[in-house]
Amino acid sequence: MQCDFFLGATSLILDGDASILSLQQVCINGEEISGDTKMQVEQDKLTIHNVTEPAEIRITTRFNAKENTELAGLYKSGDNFCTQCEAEGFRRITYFPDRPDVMSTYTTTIHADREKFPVMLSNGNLVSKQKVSSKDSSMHSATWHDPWPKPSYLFALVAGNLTATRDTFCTQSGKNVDLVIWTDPHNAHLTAHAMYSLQRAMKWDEDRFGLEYDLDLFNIVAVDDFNMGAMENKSLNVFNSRLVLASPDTATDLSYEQIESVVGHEYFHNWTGNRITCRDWFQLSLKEGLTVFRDQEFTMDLHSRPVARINDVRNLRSRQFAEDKSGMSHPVRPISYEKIDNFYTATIYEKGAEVIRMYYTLLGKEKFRKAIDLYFERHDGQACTTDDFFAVMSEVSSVPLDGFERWYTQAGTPVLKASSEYLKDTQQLRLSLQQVLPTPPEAHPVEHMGPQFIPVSTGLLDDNGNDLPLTSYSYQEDSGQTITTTVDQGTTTAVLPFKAFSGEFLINNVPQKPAAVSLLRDFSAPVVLHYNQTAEELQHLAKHDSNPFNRYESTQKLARLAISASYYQESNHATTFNEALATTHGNALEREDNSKTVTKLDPAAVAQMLSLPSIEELGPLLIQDITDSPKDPLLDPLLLNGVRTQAIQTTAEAIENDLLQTFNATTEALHQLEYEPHGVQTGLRSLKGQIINRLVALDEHKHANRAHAMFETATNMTERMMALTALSHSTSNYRTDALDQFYQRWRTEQLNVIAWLGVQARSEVVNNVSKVRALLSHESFDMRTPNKVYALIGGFSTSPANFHAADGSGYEFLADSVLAVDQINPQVSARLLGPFTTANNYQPLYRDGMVQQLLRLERASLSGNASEIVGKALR
Ligand code: HT7
Ligand code: ZN
Repeated sequence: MQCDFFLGATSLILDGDASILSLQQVCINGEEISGDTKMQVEQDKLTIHNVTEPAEIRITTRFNAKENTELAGLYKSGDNFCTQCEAEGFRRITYFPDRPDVMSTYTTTIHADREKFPVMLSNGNLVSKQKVSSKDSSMHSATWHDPWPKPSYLFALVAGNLTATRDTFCTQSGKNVDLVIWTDPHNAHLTAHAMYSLQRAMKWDEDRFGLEYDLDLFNIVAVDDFNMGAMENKSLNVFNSRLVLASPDTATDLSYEQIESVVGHEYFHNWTGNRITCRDWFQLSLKEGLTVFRDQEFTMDLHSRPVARINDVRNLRSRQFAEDKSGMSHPVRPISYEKIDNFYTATIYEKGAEVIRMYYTLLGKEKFRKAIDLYFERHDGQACTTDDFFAVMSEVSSVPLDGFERWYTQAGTPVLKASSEYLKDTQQLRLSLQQVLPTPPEAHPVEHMGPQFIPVSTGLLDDNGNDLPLTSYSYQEDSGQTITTTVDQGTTTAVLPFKAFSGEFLINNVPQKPAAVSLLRDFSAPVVLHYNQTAEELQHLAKHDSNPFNRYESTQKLARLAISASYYQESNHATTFNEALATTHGNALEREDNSKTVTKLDPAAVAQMLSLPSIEELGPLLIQDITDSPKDPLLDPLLLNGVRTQAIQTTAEAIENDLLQTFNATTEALHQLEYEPHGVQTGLRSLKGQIINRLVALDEHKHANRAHAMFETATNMTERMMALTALSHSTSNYRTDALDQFYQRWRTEQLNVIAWLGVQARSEVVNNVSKVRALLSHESFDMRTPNKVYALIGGFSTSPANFHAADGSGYEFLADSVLAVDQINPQVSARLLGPFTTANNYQPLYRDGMVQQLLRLERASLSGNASEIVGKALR
């Protein structure tokens, strides 16, 4: 490997991980050096003394890739070699300044056995490939050169017996790019969707951002053993095979969607991450937040914008809002970390993307594009900071962005309190706003907390459900001066720029008292909104709001209020909100008379409206945010789970006939269609899945047979898994029969086996922990394969009834598993520990159970990755 970089000091300090590397030789300008006066090797670095610039340094290291079970650096997946260098894997291959602001060009030569490793890949272009000249040698070599300077974390190398699926893409300037997806030979037939996704991503980036691919070759390699989803190495993306391989029998609609989105995400990194990279790892969200925003927009442009937005917000609320209430709470730009691998978090990714979306909302589509163009003009080829990005946005924005930068530095989810009053005399609506910020976490202190810039997207509805036209709004500044802003004619949504701790907006020329106020349309800021609304107002919004996100949000709010009232035993409220919720669900299921469509609304949107907020979403809301003063700041997860299940049952009972009718209608409609993982049929399946779950939850004796029939007649993995999921929570014999059938039929398909492990792990059946423990020794399980560990152990922790079992058996299982996994792969064990980081939110019975296991883990000699999470969970 040849790396060009400049030396600034006479002592050159290179990062390296002595737990895996054995240093063989160091040569400077062709001469070997040795001895303490010349160099020193320590656990995490190599120091070479008295180096004069310029110098050629040649370092030879040895390590055993086969035993590299951490899957960082160069490792073996099956019979193939591959690398994972982000964030600090390169230092497990050789000694190097392994930091993102050191950008170098790389030439890589790989030598390997011809038969075992016919394919040898690295970044850039293939310069040469040859057999080793001696007659009896079975070796060959390949040399690759990447002309683009890059940080070491984007380096990649792959060698193995892989089969290529090839296609091409012609760029906007007429250049032909070769596209290749490499897989194990028996999986080559499963790559069509990933290839098509790549071509669509390349075209979309040109159309939407004017960004063209900058090399002649783009490779994707699918590997079975991978710690995360995928990796954007320059021109040689490496993917977890579950995010590449798909057929109707191995992938669900959701997997198809994820493949498209992750293929897009990694491709989009070529500009946002690779061409402009991060100065240091504190800036991680610079590339990740922006690239998630880009992949979200890609999905929205290709499919339904509101459905995608709702999915993204659900994901944000259940993962990132929960993280904000945990020992892992940190700002989008963290100020400290022990192991950077632990900071690939929902805050960096999903909240980071929300921050970019707020710029987008404030600047508007055209100016945002102008700002992105300026970002590339100014910073292409550089290692940058989030401040650089903010500067570019501020320069182009016509709205001053003061206070916006605090989204990067202040941790936690702001609570936005709103109240409104109609002023008949002046025909104005007064909207009073207040923002309450959480106390900064100990690890990320902020000296002077200031208000964050919250864009509040607002609309007003009349009695018939129509939007009232908006003309202008006024705001009184701290100075006492009132500023009036005129909105474009015909506008029915205004983005109110709220930058203070408290303030009042007056919406002018409102001729009548609005029937309902629609706040935070499209979820215009990642906040928790407190706004008192009656069940009638929420029902009105759920039925008529022109903003589909807020139609959904109103049903969710009804559900949250119903669940919260039951949780706090406020039976009158519970009845009111449960009834309103059931009516809203019934309305959502309405179909047009004499129409062939299953529902009036998009069935995908109906499925979302029918779904209740997850436990992860409800937990943080209940203990702090759902009402101004929570009755108990500590959560009882079993009670919450029980109350949520009850809400599912009560509402299902009230509309059982509608559910059955729609279930039959979706079955009939789907029967006419050949499976495709897109279009209206995905919505129909998602609605059918939602309904079968509700029905089995309502009464398994009555409906488990329906789920079993759905399982047996399914012609695709989506419906099969939906039916299996519904059955997995029941105790009927149908459950065991379906699980056995599934395994017998699909045991040779690794992705199906992983899904089979996951569905059993997530089951809510009482005392499921013993079944999951038994699965650890099942022939299909392997503790060294992250996908299987995440499915079985990670899946188990998402079952509230079993993870939080009152006897502590769920917590004990997680701790036992962490201890075992940590010996093999610390990045994975650290991720498994996530559910313990919210220990302090729970009532003593649960908190003490978790703490007991955390203390047990603390006493064991854990990896640095796992220790950091245990420490934060115990704080
Ligand atoms: N940028 C990639 C991050 C990643 C990663 C980080 C730590 C350890 C293993 C990893 N594999 C991939 C993925 C992405 O966001 O695109
Ligand atoms: Zn990324």
